[in-house]
Amino acid sequence: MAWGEQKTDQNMDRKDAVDKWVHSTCNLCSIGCGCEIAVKDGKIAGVRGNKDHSINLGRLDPKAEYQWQPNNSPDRLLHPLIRNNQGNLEKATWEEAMDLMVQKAKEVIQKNGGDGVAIYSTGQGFLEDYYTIAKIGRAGIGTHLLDANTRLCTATTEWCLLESFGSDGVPASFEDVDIADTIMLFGHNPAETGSVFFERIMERKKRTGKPYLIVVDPRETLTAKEADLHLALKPATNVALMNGLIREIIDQGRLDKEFIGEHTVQFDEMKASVEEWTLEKTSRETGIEVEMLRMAAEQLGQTESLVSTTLQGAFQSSDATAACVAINNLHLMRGLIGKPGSGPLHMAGQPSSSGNRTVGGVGTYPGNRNPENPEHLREIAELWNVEESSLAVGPEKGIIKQIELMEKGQIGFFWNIHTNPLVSLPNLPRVKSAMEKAFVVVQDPFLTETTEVADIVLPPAMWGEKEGTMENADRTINLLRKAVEPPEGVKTDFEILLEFSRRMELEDKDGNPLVGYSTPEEAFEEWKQVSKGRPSDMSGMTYHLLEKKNGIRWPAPKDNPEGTVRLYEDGNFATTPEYCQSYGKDIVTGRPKTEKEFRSIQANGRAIFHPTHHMGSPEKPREEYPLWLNTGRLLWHWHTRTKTGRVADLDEKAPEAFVQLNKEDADALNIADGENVQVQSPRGAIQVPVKISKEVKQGEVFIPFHFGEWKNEKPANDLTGDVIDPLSHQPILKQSICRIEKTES
Ligand SMILES: Nc1nc2c(c(=O)[nH]1)N[C@H]1C(S)=C(S)[C@@H](COP(=O)(O)OP(=O)(O)OC[C@H]3O[C@@H](n4cnc5c(=O)[nH]c(N)nc54)[C@H](O)[C@@H]3O)O[C@H]1N2
Ligand SMILES: Nc1nc2c(c(=O)[nH]1)N[C@H]1C(S)=C(S)[C@@H](COP(=O)(O)OP(=O)(O)OC[C@H]3O[C@@H](n4cnc5c(=O)[nH]c(N)nc54)[C@H](O)[C@@H]3O)O[C@H]1N2
Ligand SMILES: [Mo]
Repeated sequence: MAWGEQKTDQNMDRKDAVDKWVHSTCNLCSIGCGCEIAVKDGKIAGVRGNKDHSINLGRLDPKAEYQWQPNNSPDRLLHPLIRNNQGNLEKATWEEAMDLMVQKAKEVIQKNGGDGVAIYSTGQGFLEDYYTIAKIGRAGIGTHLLDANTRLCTATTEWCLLESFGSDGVPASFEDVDIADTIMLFGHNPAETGSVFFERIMERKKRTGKPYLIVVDPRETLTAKEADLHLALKPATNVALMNGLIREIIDQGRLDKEFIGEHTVQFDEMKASVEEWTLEKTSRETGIEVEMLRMAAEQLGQTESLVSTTLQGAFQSSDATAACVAINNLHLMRGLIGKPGSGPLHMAGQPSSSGNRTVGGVGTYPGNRNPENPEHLREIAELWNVEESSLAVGPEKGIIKQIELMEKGQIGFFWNIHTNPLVSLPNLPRVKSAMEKAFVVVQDPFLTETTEVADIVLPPAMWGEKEGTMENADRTINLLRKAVEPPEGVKTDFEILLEFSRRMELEDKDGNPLVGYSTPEEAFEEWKQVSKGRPSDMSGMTYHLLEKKNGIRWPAPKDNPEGTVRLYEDGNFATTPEYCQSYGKDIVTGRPKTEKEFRSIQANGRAIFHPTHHMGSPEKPREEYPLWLNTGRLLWHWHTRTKTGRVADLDEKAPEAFVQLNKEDADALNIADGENVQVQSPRGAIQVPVKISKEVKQGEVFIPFHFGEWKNEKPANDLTGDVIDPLSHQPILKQSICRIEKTES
């Protein structure tokens, strides 16, 4: 379906003839835009949007147009490094680095068992890499300590979907966005963080006046400026807001009673939990006027189609899973799910964040399997030809828990693949001292803040130099072909994983190599068998078809190889006890529920309403730290800037960190625009210039988290706290507290 005109956004090194264009997908953000890589003389020379890809019709985000430049950066690592006795990283051969890596891993496993090893990966890699991590980790090393930066990113998507629908997999897709009467962007700033997606919404809005746009964000973001209704709630009040809106909609009798009766359970429990949330009380808690709340409830109560997106303002906020479950509740009670133009669209952030959950490279089991269900484990053991007893299972442990285990010396070997935690994790002073205790392997094309604590650094091939698939935010699997040979001296992440497995002599129960495949395509073929019959069934996909169709949404079983636009169109949810991915967790405490408890709900294919309680932020501004500290993104940078900081045009647009401060607060502190200040939190302090801005309310400040120590700056995460959501274990990166002081200089 074409949602707009085709275009071809591009950025090229040279305009003269290129040798070839190679099919690929943008590697920045979760929208999954199709693109083609220009190759000239064996090198990447540019990129252009793929105008035939239905997700972007040739458009690219401004950053995305430059994403090929870091590949050619002169400071790329072209050989491994090993830390020597003097504490310095020293050039090494692959042979030496892999030997040492395997020797250390074996030592740690001997001493602490498989769980002495943790693999911390990414949402920016390929499904084939993640699947291999799952196999090596679960069945080879025997560790259940698999996690990724996806914990900071989209762990809450997973948990809110498991709670409400029984399985991961976002119900709506981008095609629903094109026809929805109303779109609610909840803690989501796509004008800066998914600009092609935002263009897609705004082009229709300019043409037709639709959709009605509700934006929920404490800041007046670029997205909020375009909204019909901007609900600028106080930080950490997402659940209070949703409860108030849901109560009002119930009061107005705007319920799809037939849908509730046939396709859901526990409506009354949910209803009881919102009883106290009158509009007046909701207004006091959220700071939004009653009249505005009434308008929002009116719109959400009468709209005939609704897509709700959530992103980090929901996932990294207090009561994260509960807020997203409340949004699911809203869709269920109005029957706005599994229908054209309707459904929750809990987003992903990184280009393949959801893919890691799908194939089991993180706390999940491959193919949305339930580790508490012996039958599911038996299936995996059979598919992998290993003893069931050799599969590592254990309570899911997110990265914050792993940091604790490192502090206690229980994780001796930490393998960090494609992420830069010493900028991106909260409470960095603590993380750094924890990581210093373990033997750390870092796989990164550049020296970073994290390589500072590495014992071995392995240089990988980058985007465009390798082949594999990624999963975007709406279940679309895209193929990325290899455009050029990687530079001499590096190996792909996939090759490194295979080499590790071979050297560790990981075997199946017949003594054959555990990892029997040798190319990404072979890995994908094996994964397809594992996915068969499960929610994320990909058995009808092939590399050839993925390229030809420009992406396919799962499920795409053999009899439906073109894939599935939206889930649950038949009103059947993934909640039968035999099929579900999880028995769920207690919505307040996060305690995992037993099979018996799950069975007692008698969902059996119906969606589950949950009560939602507003608990608020564990930290609240107080005399010593009177300001809320919010952190997030800018249009021009990608995360810790290892790519965008190497592109002059982008770096110039946003060269340094800053703190956004409201005029009244600045005046009260006698601080001028541009003045350097000290931002102090209970964890640490950083110095940054002030940007006086109307975008933040009085009492709230915002700092972009992109800036680490690389260019002599101090990261925002020196300030943030590491409290986690009880269900998803995602840290609350959006609500910390701080004070601002004038500096001497
Ligand atoms: N330019 C750019 N784009 C990116 C990325 C990037 O680094 N740069 N990263 C990608 C990734 S991995 C991700 S996860 C996404 C993230 O994309 P977004 O989630 O859109 O971006 P953020 O800036 O992290 O946070 C979104 C908003 O949450 C708001 N917020 C803070 N507290 C609250 C609250 O209590 N309630 C509500 N409702 N909102 C609140 C913030 O003010 C902020 O505007 O972006 C992706 N796209
Ligand atoms: N305060 C605060 N903190 C946050 C957030 C926030 O909003 N506020 N957002 C959180 C979120 S949502 C996210 S997703 C994280 C992101 O945080 P990170 O994942 O830590 O950030 P990136 O800069 O994307 O790190 C990716 C690393 O992989 C390297 N790399 C690039 N290509 C390859 C490759 O092909 N192979 C390998 N092995 N390495 C490669 C890059 O050089 C880089 O060092 O940050 C989180 N932290
Ligand atoms: Mo993210």
